[in-house]
Amino acid sequence: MMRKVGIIITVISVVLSVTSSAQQIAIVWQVQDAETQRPVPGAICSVDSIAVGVTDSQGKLIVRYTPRRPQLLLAVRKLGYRSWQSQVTVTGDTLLVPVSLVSQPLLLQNIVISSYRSAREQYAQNLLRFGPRSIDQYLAFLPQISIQRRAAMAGEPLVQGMGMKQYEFRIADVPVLPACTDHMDPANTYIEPEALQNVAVQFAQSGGGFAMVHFVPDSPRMGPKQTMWTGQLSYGSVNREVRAYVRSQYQSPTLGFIIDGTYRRAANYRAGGGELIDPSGFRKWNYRIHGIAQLNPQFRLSGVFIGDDGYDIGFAALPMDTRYDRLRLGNLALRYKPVHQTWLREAVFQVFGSRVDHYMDDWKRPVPVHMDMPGHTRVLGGKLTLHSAVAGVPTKVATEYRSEYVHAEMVMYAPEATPMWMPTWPEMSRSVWNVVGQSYVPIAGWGTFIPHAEISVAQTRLQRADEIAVLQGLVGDFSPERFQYAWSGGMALEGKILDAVETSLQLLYQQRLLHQSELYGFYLFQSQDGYDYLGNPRLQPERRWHASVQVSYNYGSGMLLAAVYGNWFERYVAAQSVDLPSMTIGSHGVKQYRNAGKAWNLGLNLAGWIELLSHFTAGFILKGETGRRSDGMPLPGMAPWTLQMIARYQPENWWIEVQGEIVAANENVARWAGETPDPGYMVWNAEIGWQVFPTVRIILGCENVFDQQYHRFSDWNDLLAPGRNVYLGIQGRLQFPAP
Ligand SMILES: [Cu+2]
Repeated sequence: MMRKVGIIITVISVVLSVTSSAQQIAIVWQVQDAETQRPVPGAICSVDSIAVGVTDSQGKLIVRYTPRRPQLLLAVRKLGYRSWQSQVTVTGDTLLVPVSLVSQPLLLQNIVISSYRSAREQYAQNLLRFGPRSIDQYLAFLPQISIQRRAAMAGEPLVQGMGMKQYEFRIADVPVLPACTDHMDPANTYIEPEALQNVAVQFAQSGGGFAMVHFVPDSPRMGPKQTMWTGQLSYGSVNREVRAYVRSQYQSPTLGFIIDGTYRRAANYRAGGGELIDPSGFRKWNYRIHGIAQLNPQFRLSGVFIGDDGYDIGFAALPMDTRYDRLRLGNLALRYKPVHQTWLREAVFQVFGSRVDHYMDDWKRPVPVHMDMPGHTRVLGGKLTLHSAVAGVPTKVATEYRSEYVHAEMVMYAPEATPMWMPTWPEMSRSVWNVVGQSYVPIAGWGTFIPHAEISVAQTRLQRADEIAVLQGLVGDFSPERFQYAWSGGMALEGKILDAVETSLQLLYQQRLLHQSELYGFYLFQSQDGYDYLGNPRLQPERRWHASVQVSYNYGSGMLLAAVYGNWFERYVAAQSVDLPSMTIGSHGVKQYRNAGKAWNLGLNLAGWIELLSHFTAGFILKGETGRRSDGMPLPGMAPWTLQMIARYQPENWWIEVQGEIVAANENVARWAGETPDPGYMVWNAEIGWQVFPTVRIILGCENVFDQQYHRFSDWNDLLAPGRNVYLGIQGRLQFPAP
């Protein structure tokens, strides 16, 4: 009897202690800039790693919260500032949290002039909190971007309708040259969302292209000694995709490490309505070692290595598949920051390299003549970046030198005949030297004026006499060496017109370095329009005038953003039919890159974000684009009106999320480039999640709930997108010492 009473008392006291600690408290954040003491609006505040809201225009956020234990881990993030984190003990019913954020000038590297600067970055950060299922899903939600798909694997991002030849890719600040002459390996193939901090799309400092799409991995941190392990395992029904992710993170006051890896394996997927898309399966590994060390008060060393190995990637919209596709990438950076402020605020010296080995073939397909197509690229370079402040004007000057090498070839194996060989990218090296400067001139009481200038010089050299002879036999005599230079200049004006309304205006003139395919590509078969593409050694650099205006309105814990952009191209590069015999079996003919005169495009983005009662979050983006060549033909890659929405309700330790994508019909497509009209479509996704324990989460979701049969406007050969996908995931976390 006594024992029974004892048990009952124990149970009651446990229940009491739970209920008493489960009392609601008010957490009051007051966030300010450590240097200027001015309030910081739009900072994301979180409790125990769950974001609970964003500070208002006064830098303030009040959240009612029910703590499960007396210790809370509070954190505040804001782009352009070092993240703030603190362990606090709950006493009383109000918790005052004064936070001083220290600005982080290193981030200036990523926040370059772009009409979407702060508001766009914030919008992107909001999105990442939702844990996108793939990089493509995240990219498709960003302003100015749409995705062109050819399979289940990463699609080609179109930036304001511009494709991969017109912009540059970087991962962790390292240029990555995709090695597939058919664009089957855009850089989003080589990074997974778990390792991503953000994607910076920038138009200035674009390294010789019209833009740069920069995938920035999250960086290790230094702080009180701590080791953390996280893991995720998920399964998706539409292609039986198994996805595993493991991450180990270590920090000490002077050292930080992240070692992580993803494994993904998928079979062929089913399109909406049930059709099996063969071949569309794949296998891939992605892994990273990322370290940071504070050597002494002035010097910090950081290094990152990323590897990605893909195997048997099926490309349903192409005549070939990828047998393997490998990336190796490294970047070592030494940062110097003087202890006492001088004119030099910071200097960063980096050495980097990347290589891609790509191999396509059609051995799994029933064709009379088999082919294979290996491609290789290498980049090796160094970069010096100086941040200074002369007379209160922060200025950044950077210079980079890189040496590039590309080569791709093709072999056809006709039965009982000698295999036929031809180059698709003749072996070529290219040296690129780039200098860029940018200042941030404050305009008292209003905002900032940001002038910018850049010059790139490139020397391209073909290496092999036999390949030069093959090419000259077709396009006539040309020099195997080509010198190019491209300069760009522009300015941005950013400031406040009302208390909560920020505006920015950007004007740019750019020339870009021509892509290896445009200069020396050799019978690159494009299955979108069914032509063989030929380079043109006499092509002139394309030029662009760019203007954009953005207005953003921050209200409490929400924002609204509207942007209009326009581009005027001169010497627009487009392929034109030429009277030459085609090479690929089944090809409609041959096209060669030409400077096709002038072209323009115009785009509109409208995006919004709102957080209510810290439980409900919703965002949307509306995008539309149109463009023409001066001869009246529509430009390819122009996104039709697209509305994307996301909403999440997360009251406590569970959440529910709904996502929608509505795309209008599109008649006005570039038929000359192989595009076909689309009827439009609507797709809905839903997800529920449950925080079972503080360290374990379970996620159950469904993509394409109504099993819609559809394809995007830009997808090659109208390839059908995946149908209904039910996915189940589990996430776990271990931390030492325990929080
Ligand atoms: Cu390829």
